[in-house]
Amino acid sequence: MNGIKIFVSVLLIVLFVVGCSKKDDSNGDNAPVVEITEPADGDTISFPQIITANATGDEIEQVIFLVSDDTIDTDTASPYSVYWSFYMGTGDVVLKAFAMNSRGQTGADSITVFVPQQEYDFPLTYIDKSSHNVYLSWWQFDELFFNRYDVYMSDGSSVDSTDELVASIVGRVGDTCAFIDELIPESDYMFIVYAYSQIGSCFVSNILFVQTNSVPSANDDGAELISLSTDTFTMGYSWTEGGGESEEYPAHPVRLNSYSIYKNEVTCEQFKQFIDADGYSNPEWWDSSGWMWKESNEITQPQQWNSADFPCGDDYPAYPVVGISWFEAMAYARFVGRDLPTEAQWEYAARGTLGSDENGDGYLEGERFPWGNDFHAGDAVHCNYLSGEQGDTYDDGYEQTAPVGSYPNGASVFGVEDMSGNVEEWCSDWFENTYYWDNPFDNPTGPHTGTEKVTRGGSFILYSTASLPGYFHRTTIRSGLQPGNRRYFVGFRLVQN
Ligand SMILES: [Ca+2]
Ligand SMILES: [Ca+2]
Ligand SMILES: [Ca+2]
Repeated sequence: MNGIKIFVSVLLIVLFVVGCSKKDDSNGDNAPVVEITEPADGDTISFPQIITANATGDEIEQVIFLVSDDTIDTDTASPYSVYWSFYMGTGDVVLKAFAMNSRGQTGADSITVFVPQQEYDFPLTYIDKSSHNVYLSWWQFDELFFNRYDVYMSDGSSVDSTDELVASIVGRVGDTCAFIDELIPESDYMFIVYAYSQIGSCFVSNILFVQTNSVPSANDDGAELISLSTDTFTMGYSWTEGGGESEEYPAHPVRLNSYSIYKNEVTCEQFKQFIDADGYSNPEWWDSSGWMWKESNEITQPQQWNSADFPCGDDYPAYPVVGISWFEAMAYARFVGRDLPTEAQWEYAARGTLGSDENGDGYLEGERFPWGNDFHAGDAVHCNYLSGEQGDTYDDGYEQTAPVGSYPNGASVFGVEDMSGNVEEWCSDWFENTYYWDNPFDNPTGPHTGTEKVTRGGSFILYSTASLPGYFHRTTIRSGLQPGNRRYFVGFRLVQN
């Protein structure tokens, strides 16, 4: 330890001496010399304009480019070059370049260029696009009196404020971007932005042409799917013995078309494919609400990914992915060309129709738990829950999540695993307490809107009491979370419709 300290001290002294001697010797002889090479003095500009400079001298750290004393941009590596996107005004303007070295010495050059009258008031471009969306970006005005941007879209031969208004941004002058979704693949669109000031003046962008991409082929995550035939079952709390929460009532028959469901919760190994394929930065997999949520929260991976105190990430391939929002689950579903289950699909896969017609609606209902009506059937543990609490005397072997499929004796009659416990699972539907009172019968997809999305099945953080064993892990228990919520006990599985 002492040896290292002494070495560092010596190094600092050497550096200090070298630094001093260099400075003494140079006397500014090595000060940077900079010359703007593009455009040339007197040139007429057309936007976007690239500005390039040569800079010579020792240890140059950066070259700063300015127009009329406002910074355009800075470059730190030769060849020194920046993108000049726009100048609001016309006539002769002075372009300057400053080169600066590590000792704070500078060199400067300046030229005069001519900015002609533009056919638009400010520039509009796109940052990214996919088969069904485009991420637009436009000029950020310095003036704070701008208070509204309207984005219009057309698939015809012109675009103006009589076309479809696809975004309106009010009171946020700094938000000069919009994510336009639900476009048709391989189609041509035109966009234009109108910027309104508080005193009513209006500025208009260039017309931007965008052709959407073709639809990419889906990725294969290797999941094992279980096929379920068209059937009608009783959904909701249907057993004659009382109990259940109000939102589990009333029990009602539901008919489902055939579909396939993942045998297991989506694992870290599977989700890693999405991360490694830059799924978080590819707009192809996101809708507008998910993309804006991700952008504004700077989300680049699941919340618990590679965290030191939780089994989730690169080193836990067999564990369920957790700490993901509904938006991330939806993006992954698109990535593999599948869907989140509807709440009805989820419940049917969990409870099946092996029970009796207890509520007399003419349709069989499945059982309280995927494996039967008794949480501890055969005096055994069938799922990962918070065991050993509240009078429960069992030990399920896991304090956090368990590798998926750790409890084969807990599979549903169809063979679907971990439907009770381990991680709670996102469904596609909005959550509503009273939704069952509408008696939705034919392939229900949930309320049209809401504030929370359905989660199902309970998780490893919920206990079981001695008096009501498995109360929070029943096949009918319902829960909800806001789509942007990320929880270490929530994951998901998918369906193929
Ligand atoms: Ca029934
Ligand atoms: Ca447990
Ligand atoms: Ca589960």
